[in-house]
Amino acid sequence: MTTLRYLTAGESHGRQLTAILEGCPAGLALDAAAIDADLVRRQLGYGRGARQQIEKDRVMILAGIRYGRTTGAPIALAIENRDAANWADTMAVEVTSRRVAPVCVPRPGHADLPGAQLYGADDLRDVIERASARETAARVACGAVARRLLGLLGCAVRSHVVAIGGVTAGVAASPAGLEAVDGDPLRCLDAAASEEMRSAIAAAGQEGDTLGGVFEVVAFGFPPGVGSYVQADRRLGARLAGALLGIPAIKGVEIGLGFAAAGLPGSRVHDEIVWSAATGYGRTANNAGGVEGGISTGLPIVVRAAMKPIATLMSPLRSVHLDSHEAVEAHVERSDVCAVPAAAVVGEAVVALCLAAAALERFGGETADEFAGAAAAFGDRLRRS
Ligand code: EPS
Repeated sequence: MTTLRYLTAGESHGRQLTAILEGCPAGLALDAAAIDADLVRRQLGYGRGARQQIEKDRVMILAGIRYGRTTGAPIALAIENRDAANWADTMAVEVTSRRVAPVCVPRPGHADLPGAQLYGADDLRDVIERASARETAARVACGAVARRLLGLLGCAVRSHVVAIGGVTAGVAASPAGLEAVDGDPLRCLDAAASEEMRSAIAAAGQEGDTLGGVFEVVAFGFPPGVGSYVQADRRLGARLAGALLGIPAIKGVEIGLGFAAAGLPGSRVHDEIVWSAATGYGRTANNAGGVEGGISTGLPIVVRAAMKPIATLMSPLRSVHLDSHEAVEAHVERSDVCAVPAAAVVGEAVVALCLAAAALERFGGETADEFAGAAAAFGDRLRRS
């Protein structure tokens, strides 16, 4: 069975981020520009930290692609950390006499304390570097390959920011709107709400505080019949929720109406079924968010994720020194005030990787043509049913 798997490695201030994507069929047209386009989008957003002025994220394709097409071999990707040059002593691989002072005060909300307990770290820098959201640049690079695979099925994955700091957008997602949303500084479809979000971020930054929010990812054109109810881990919703909760700072996920469905009667939740000779089966609404019974319905897959505020506060919260256990203020270092727009782009990547893996498992194919052909044949069968 063909499946798509990826691993990433690398620290925020080490030499580079590295990713290996295994299971991509051969013959998929792919070049660095397609990947760089998403890396650039991940660096967008009002409220991002100064690191985004240092980095100009571009991918180095190290394996698995020849003359602009995948070969079926593992795809190896790398993204340089330009800032690494400023962290040579901190991130030295070899033993050095120039070791810097350890970080000993965990930041509430980050991986610092649980990471130190898990890995026995007496210098939180070991934890901070790998737990950093910087790693998501590698995931976005892998997601760009998955996006190309989904393109073979006629599926496009987009995202937008729904809320930041309690300010909620009032404009529903549309394919045209989502195509243009990168032009908004907060990747929000509602211009008025975007202005309010910007003010809220500026105010939080002035207070040394941070803001989170909600983003929505929509996969248009994903084929029906992917996923299954026969086992919990094959339910498409379970895989999507896991993918999104694997992004740093994500604390909640919902599909379709999500939590709102809990407060409505079934007569206002379930999408009635219709049929026509021209288009076959359809639904009168998409409250299910494109997934029913753990299986894709063919309607847009709609997922939303709740992102907690960035955990590094310039006005630090209370914490405890790891050695003395003295009550002190939490560690502070450069960070973002708000990264919800970037998290939405990461959300696109992990949704694309999840859907591409599920579709490959469903339709198979060691070449792009076999994969696309099998999906088309299934679509033909459905149209005849
Ligand atoms: C980030 C890079 C990091 C942070 C941020 C996101 O760079 P640096 O630590 O050098 O500033 O700015 O990471 C976090 C805020 C976090 O809490 O992990 C990036 O490239 O996305």
